[in-house]
Amino acid sequence: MAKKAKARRTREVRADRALDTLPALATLTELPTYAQLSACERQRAAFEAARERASENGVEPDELALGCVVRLDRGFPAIVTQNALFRAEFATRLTKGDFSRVAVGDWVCARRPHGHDMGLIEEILPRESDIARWKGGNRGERQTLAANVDLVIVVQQLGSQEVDYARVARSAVIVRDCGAELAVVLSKADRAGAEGVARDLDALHEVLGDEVRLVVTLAGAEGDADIEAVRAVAEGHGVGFGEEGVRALVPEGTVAIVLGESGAGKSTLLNALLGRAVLETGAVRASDDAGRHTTVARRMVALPGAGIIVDEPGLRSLPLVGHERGLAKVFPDIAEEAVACRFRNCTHTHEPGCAVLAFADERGYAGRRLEAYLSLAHEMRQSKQTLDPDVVI
Ligand SMILES: Nc1nc2c(ncn2[C@@H]2O[C@H](COP(=O)(O)OP(=O)(O)OP(=O)(O)O)[C@@H](O)[C@H]2O)c(=O)[nH]1
Ligand SMILES: [Mg+2]
Repeated sequence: MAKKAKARRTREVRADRALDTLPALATLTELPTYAQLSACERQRAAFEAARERASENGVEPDELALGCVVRLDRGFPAIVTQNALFRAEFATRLTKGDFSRVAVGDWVCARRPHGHDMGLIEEILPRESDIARWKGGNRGERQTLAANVDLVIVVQQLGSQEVDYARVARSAVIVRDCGAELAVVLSKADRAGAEGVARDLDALHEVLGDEVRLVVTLAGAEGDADIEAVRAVAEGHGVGFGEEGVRALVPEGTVAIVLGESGAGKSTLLNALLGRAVLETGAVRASDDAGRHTTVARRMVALPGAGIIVDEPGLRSLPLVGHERGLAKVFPDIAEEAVACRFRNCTHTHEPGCAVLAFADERGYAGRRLEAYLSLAHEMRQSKQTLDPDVVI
């Protein structure tokens, strides 16, 4: 018993030390206020129920408040409520079991015992959306990147080579599988130049269709001739451009998250939207363009005159495990044909009676869209997850 108590004490001391190194919340001016966030009816009702349960267990009702997780620093949540902003830990019963991990954007029933700086998360309230990815392949676990966001902005950097449309398509499938809205920001357009941007927009329209919301951005000086050429290409393609284009994706009252590889320029973009360098940014490796995982915290950033965006650390991998519904949403035309193939396990490569190949043939449609679909479908088959019996890919 004494051993257990000692271990608990050591854990507490470690937690205190870790907390001491976190930024002081009062200095974080970019954090959203409670008024800028809004829980839905279902979450409000769940909070009232949670408050009742807690008071039945002897908690003073005025210690409890509806709160939103606005930051996670090394796993420590920061919570904003109507009257306060504070760091919190989990009530012990929340640290076990499936639902132990809280995400930025989560609405919670928070408790701040009188006379304490630190709060407690009593309950995580039901999520309206859950942006998650698999970690470590098909034996890994699902990691929620953010909860209750309205839109996912996939950030993909451009360069002298053709845009990595396969990665954008992969991200799109995961986002649509989570039930979230999707937009794609093509960053670093200065590196591709006007011609490169035109090439990449054509490729992405081919792969994702014309309805996908695209915005081309670059972090460059105003008045530069090249910027105007890039803007003209974006306008000519009917897509958004620059900070205004991104702001238009996230109107006041909405919450978005940026998702992309390390070094894609997510934090740089958010700094530009904020009009000051609030977030750390880092150089990419010259050899392969990869970033160095500069961003380590997950945090909400309230944009002046617009909504809220969650900045995230870059993601190394986005394994596809059981995202068939997302695939069907991104490629509805192909998925619809797949149902008509003679063989239910058709791979759409060589089988007789393949409706997908027949359709592609008829449309003269052997290009990037079909190729992206086939490679993602192949990977999902390989990941050997139980397929939803209603979906044929
Ligand atoms: N040429 C060019 N470089 C850019 C642009 N945007 C960002 N960069 C550079 O790209 C590098 C990475 O930018 P970050 O904003 O730190 O990237 P990030 O996506 O936040 O990376 P992580 O935090 O590691 O996930 C920095 O050196 C930026 O200066 C751009 O539009 N053009
Ligand atoms: Mg960053």
